[in-house]
Amino acid sequence: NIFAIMKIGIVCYPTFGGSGVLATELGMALSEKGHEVHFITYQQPVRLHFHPNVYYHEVSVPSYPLFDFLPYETVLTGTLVDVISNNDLDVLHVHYAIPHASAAYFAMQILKKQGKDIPFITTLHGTDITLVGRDPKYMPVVNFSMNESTAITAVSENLKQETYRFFDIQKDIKVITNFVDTQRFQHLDKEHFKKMLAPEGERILAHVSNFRKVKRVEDVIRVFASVRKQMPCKLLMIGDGPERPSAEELCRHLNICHDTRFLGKQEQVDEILSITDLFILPSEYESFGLAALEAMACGVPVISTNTGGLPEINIPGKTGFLSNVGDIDNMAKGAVSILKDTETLNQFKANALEHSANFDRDKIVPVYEQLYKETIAAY
Ligand code: GMT
Repeated sequence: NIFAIMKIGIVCYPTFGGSGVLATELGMALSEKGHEVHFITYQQPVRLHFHPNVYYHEVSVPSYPLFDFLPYETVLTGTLVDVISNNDLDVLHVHYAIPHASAAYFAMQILKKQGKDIPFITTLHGTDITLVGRDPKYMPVVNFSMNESTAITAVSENLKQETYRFFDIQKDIKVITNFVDTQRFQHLDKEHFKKMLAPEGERILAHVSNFRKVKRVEDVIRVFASVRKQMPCKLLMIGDGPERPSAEELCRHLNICHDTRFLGKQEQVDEILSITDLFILPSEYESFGLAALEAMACGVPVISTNTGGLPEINIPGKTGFLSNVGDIDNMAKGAVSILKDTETLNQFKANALEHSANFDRDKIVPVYEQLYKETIAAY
């Protein structure tokens, strides 16, 4: 019976990054279905809410004057051994290979000696494969621990292919796409906010990311500047990271600061997306683009690049448009064609909302449940 109650451990980055968000949403959905879920992370995940079936175990690394670098992976391994054996977990699910998969492998070696090891599943999210994991300093450990995982999943078909292309993987990688909680991410009536930000009915464009190089945030600004020459509009920049200062500087340079707001890290992204007309995601690479899916669930069309898994979620001419990386003119052209008249915009909005239903949490979470069940049964 797939609906039998399981005790599931989840390891993830607890921050605003997509892998941590997805892992937290998954854990919460599983807990609501009656499973007992144990999060093992260095900080309470930002999207985690209280639920009686959810437990949080902090990985707290004791300092010592000798340590220039804190041995996080060692303490994570020790915490995994403790949590798995003392809570009698059935399966461990690690999100993002580095260093979670190797810590899981090591923990299982220790638990094996005690006759208590369990299967562990590694979900690949993107940069663990496409950027960081490919570095020769990480590659051998990532490759080994992926092959030692009881099962491997990837969040898009593209990420699966990239993994096979760059690593020597001897097992099947199952694609389980990311999902969105459409109960939470839906269009909310926030017209009063819209009026405050765009009093003349200007179109509102938005971008959400961790402002890392791979996100190409300067392209967002340049696309906006080009659209702004053709129609009145405002830009909301949500998130924070290393590229924020240069993006703000570019706004000053282009003299568009009064139409642009840098809001920083935000928890109620659904409210901001509810007043957004168009989402811009010009990334160099996205294994999936969870932020774009969350926008679509709030009825927001997407202008994105055509890299990685983005073509798997953004359907050109329907939910938005795809452009080559760095092709500002084409992105601006697509944006204007969506925003130019309300009828067209409303059609794209309706399409985006409709398409997001294919990635509804209620469709995808049972796929993970089934995988856990099969993996436990075969172990
Ligand atoms: O995009 C980031 O820098 C964060 C990163 C993460 O690991 O949190 O996001 C990756 O995982 C997300 C959830 O699966 C995907 O939606 C993002 O596309 C992916 N980022 C990249 O591939 C650059």
